Amino acid sequence: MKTHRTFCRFCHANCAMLVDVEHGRATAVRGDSDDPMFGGYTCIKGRQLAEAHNSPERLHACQVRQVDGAFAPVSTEAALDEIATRLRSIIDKHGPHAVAIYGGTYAFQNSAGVGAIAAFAGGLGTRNIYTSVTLDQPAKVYTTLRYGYWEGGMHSFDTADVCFMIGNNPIVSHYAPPGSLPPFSPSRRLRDAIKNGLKLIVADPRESDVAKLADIYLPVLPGEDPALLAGILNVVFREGLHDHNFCGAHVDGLDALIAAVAPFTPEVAAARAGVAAEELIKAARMFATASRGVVSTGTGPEMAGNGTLTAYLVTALNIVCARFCQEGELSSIPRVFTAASPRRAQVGVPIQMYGKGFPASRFRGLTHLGFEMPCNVLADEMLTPGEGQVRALISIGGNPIVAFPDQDKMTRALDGLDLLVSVDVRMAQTAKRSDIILAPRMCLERDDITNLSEWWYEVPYARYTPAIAEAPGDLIDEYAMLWGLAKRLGFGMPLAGGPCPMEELPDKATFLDLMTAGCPATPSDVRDDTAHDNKAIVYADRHPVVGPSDPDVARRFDLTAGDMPRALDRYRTADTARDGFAYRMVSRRTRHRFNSTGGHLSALKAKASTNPAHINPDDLERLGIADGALIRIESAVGWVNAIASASLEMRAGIISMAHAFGDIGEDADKISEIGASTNRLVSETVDYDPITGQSLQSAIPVRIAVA
Ligand SMILES: Nc1nc2c(c(=O)[nH]1)N[C@H]1C(S)=C(S)[C@@H](COP(=O)(O)OP(=O)(O)OC[C@H]3O[C@@H](n4cnc5c(=O)[nH]c(N)nc54)[C@H](O)[C@@H]3O)O[C@H]1N2
Ligand SMILES: Nc1nc2c(c(=O)[nH]1)N[C@H]1C(S)=C(S)[C@@H](COP(=O)(O)OP(=O)(O)OC[C@H]3O[C@@H](n4cnc5c(=O)[nH]c(N)nc54)[C@H](O)[C@@H]3O)O[C@H]1N2
Ligand code: SF4
Ligand SMILES: [Mo]
Repeated sequence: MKTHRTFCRFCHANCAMLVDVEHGRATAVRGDSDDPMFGGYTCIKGRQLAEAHNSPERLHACQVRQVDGAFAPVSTEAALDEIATRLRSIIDKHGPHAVAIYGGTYAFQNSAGVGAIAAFAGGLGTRNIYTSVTLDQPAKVYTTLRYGYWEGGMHSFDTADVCFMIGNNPIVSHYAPPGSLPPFSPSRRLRDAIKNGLKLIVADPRESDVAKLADIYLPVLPGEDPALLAGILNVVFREGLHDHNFCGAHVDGLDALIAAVAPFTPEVAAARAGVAAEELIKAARMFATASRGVVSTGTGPEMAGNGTLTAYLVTALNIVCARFCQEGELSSIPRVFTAASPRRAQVGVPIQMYGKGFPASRFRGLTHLGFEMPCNVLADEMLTPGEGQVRALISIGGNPIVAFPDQDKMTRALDGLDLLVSVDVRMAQTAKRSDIILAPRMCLERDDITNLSEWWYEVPYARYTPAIAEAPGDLIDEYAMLWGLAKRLGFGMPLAGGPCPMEELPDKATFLDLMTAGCPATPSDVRDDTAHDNKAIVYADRHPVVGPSDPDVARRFDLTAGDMPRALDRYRTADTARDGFAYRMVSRRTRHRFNSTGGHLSALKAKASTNPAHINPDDLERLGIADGALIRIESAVGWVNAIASASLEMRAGIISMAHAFGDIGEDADKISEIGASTNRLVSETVDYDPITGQSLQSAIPVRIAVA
């Protein structure tokens, strides 16, 4: 038995781990208490990493569907040959846009996953590249940079005296935007910070784990975050709590924002947001009078309608309170594996990442966001004949059957394809409907770097882990699969540092070096610097310091770019009542799953098998529904069955349910065993963000019936 140092990739946090390996197989995992960032922390999901690798459900070979519908195992080379032949005929007949590629959550957990997907799509020349980012929080990724950004970076959590979280529960999710709570032992970190004087404000319709620790908890109504934020800005301006000097020096459009929030007096805003006016005023004062710390959102408000407007108001509140690192300070989020950018005390060039000039979808006027097409249009692009119809989909580490809006429509779209390929470790809901399943190596069997988690590191921390376990079959890394397909089809894979070598498969470090070109330390540098013990390395001497502004640059934040702040006026006068649908269903994450992953692992399944509908006990009593009863929840789009669970965390009128549970077909009724997908209640063609296409996956208008 040998013990190896590595890091977990069950989720994006990349906790430092020690893994015992016997005969090539991982047998036990535990936190690495020597690590300077994680100090031994792990969560219950990560502790199942050995079982996940050795699970009897794990695919040890690629699978090809036969004429009788059953799968037969084949070698990886044979599976790639077959896929390439079928793609070739689709591309020859219909052109490259007929092939779509989707990177789901587990494409991100492989450090070369999304880079390889982008390179593959670039080489092929398809506009149909999708990732789960556009089902997640696209507004903050793609819409806020057009107002400008601060080159020196936002304040980071370690120096903050206030933290304002809106619809984000990082104690469970280990996710919060940079500047908010990092995912390293998040519960202890937050409690320690509070002990040291941090003020915490939380807005969430559910009294979440972080809400329970908050100095001020605002139980905002689902989808009404714009009212809450406009009310807070109203108080900030009225009381003159914004940073006048900073706004004078760096901000245009302040008057337009002040005018737009003027109708949102504390009373008006609080009534619309469903909170007490005094609490809203207290929160505004607590946030704006603190000296450092940011306001940010999680998935909740992004999915609850008005994602772009909410992201704008959050950006505006940070800007007017100048929550940025200043000249001479260490810049936040230093990042070792991301191309270095200037870190000066000045506004960066505003960046437009969508709209005119970007590849367009055939649907809803939506265009690429950055490099990707919004997931909103994928089903329609597959279902609708005409130029550019998608006829083949390669889904990598994703599960569209349970994760995308409108499950029935997505199922029809996938079933109608000429070719569906899934890269998956098991017969998950989407994988088992595929024509071909490519079985990949799992994380402990691959080399990887910490390029995903570094968006949360407050110091230049970096890791390169080699593969430490053997693959239990003929399995390869995702980057090698895409390389193998590109080579067979005869196109290259453009990477930031130049074209990927196509003669022979480059090793992963070479691929990662090309992918991260321009970064402060290359992946192979980090590998070489740490090869003696495989520990993390902190390049303290490469931590960028915020430099002086360039006197020749006159850039300012523009708070009136695009449709803002006019969109606030439309929101103010919109009628949000939905006849017949008195309840709002909100999304949430659970400790014992990572989206659809985890239900097959014994310890996680034992903790929770289903995704209950959490409902306030008074609501249940009024409806005559017993705690634990099977209920039917209906939206304008569809219905879903669920187990009712009385919960005092919920305010009246709200149901909270996790997504990505359940199945379709003959397993669809096993509610207490596997749960159900809330995306049966969601449509991507009504209630979607006009820029990002984000559908209403939270704050869904529903009604409750006894099943
Ligand atoms: N209603 C509603 N819908 C939502 C959300 C919501 O809150 N509410 N959340 C949205 C969000 S934030 C996201 S990110 C998406 C998620 O959308 P997806 O990423 O499409 O869904 P997942 O369930 O994460 O799919 C992960 C797949 O990877 C497979 N897998 C597990 N381990 C590995 C591995 O090591 N390698 C590979 N290649 N595959 C592996 C799993 O078996 C599973 O099939 O869902 C979105 N959908
Ligand atoms: N254990 C675990 N960890 C995960 C995942 C998982 O499935 N399980 N999924 C991963 C993924 S893909 C992602 S994107 C991240 C997401 O990370 P988070 O965004 O932190 O996700 P949640 O824990 O669901 O927290 C969202 C909160 O928003 C609240 N909310 C819902 N609607 C609204 C609204 O309209 N307004 C406001 N203000 N709040 C609202 C919900 O009640 C919930 O508490 O987590 C990641 N981490
Ligand atoms: S938080 Fe994420 S990375 Fe850390 S142990 Fe849990 S699953 Fe693994
Ligand atoms: Mo996500």
